[in-house]
Amino acid sequence: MRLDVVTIFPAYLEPLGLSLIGKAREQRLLDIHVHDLRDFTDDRHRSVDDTPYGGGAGMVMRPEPWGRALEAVCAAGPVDGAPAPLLVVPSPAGVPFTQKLARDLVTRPWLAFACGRYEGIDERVLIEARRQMPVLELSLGDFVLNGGEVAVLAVVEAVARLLPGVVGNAGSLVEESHEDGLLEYPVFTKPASWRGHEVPEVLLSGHHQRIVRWRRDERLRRTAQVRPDLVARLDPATLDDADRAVLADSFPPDTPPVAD
Ligand code: JBZ
Repeated sequence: MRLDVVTIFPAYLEPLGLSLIGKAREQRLLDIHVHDLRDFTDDRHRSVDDTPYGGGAGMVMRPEPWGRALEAVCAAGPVDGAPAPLLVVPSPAGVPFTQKLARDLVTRPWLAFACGRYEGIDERVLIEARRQMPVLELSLGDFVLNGGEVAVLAVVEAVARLLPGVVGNAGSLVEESHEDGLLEYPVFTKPASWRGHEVPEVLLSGHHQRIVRWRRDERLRRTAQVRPDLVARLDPATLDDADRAVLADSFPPDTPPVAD
């Protein structure tokens, strides 16, 4: 899988050389190219921004460097039969990024990422890009970032770990929060007693069936307590009578986690 990232802060993407992503690159499972948008400017000051037409706060990314940068990225193709990349544009106005979207993106041989800064990128860049390639604007969530780089790190990590061979234990892929719509069960390791806190007895019992049931109860309880939105989206056909009993007993707390 090939990934191209265009940014004014290439150093922001340096973590992509670390840990499992770094190893996947060494093994050639991932081919990542980071491009400095300023290399596509044509003025002495390498300027990438200007004031917004119509007025308003802040600055807007100029279209010319973006046009040239995206042309240069596309010129690297085709990649594994794809004539152009899917262009991912992190934006607070994008569709929410989900595990389902990560599973779609990992099927693409070539992704490009356009990192906005300031108030965003001149809209004509996206209009023009859509004539050349599919474009997906996506958002990590309802909070404010200063630019797209952190969102790219998150998306690349979520997608790359789904590539065969990137995560050693294939079980860790399916056995994850959000893969089946429930949060994970709590985990413990040695020592069995620590600062007066005991590991739940059932986990030391060696009774496999009881452990499986306890873990499922914990997943249901936690999900109902902190993510009632996820419970509402569960497929009722995946719930047994014990599941329904736990859910009925796990109303969300009436005290918000953060006082307002
Ligand atoms: C994102 C100007 O660039 C930005 C600014 C905020 C922002 C993104 C890009 S992506 N927020 C999010 O995923 O929430």
